[in-house]
Amino acid sequence: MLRVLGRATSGNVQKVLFLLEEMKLPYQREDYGRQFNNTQDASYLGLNPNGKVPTLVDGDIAVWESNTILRYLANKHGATALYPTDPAARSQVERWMDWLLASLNGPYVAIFKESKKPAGERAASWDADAKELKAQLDILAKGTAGREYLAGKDFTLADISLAPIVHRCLDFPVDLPGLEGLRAWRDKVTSRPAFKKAAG
Ligand SMILES: N[C@@H](CCC(=O)N[C@@H](CS)C(=O)NCC(=O)O)C(=O)O
Repeated sequence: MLRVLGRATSGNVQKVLFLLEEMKLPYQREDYGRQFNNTQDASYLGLNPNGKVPTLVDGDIAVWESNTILRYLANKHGATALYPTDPAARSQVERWMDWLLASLNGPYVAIFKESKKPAGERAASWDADAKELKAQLDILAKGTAGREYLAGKDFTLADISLAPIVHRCLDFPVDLPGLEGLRAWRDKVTSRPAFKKAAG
């Protein structure tokens, strides 16, 4: 049985659950991280030296970094529709997965943390982070405009990886005008039964 170590409220755990639900793979999720206060234990650090969630345990191997877990599962189970083998088609998927970590993650994490506080108590960097979040979401919206899904006409790992995070971004208390196409994509992917099970 595959084990997913990570709390259900983590967006990075939710990506992994979303894929497992889409692929209908049996798994068990175990509570790790934040309030469970167990990711700095030697046993957990032995599996994932970052002390972050998620970690996937598949028999003898522990896999960490959520996007790596997505690719591992898709490769292992031959999910070529979700993760095409053609290099050009694959690059359309991977660019948005990499962009998520390299470009969106910074302003996403900054706003996510501060948005829990009352408006008057937020960090001085709030406005700059909100501006950067909008700029990055504009790049995603323009780069995928007119497409059914992020990588083209098919639903892929790009949609699975980005959905839990972009879903949150679009609901932040930040002015985000002109993202109707991205919101339509968000509604489409978050209405999938697998997403509802993973993150609903
Ligand atoms: N790049 C890593 C990020 C992992 C990460 O930052 N996870 C967060 C939750 S989304 C975490 O572990 N936070 C601390 C905690 O929950 O204890 C990945 O994609 O797996």
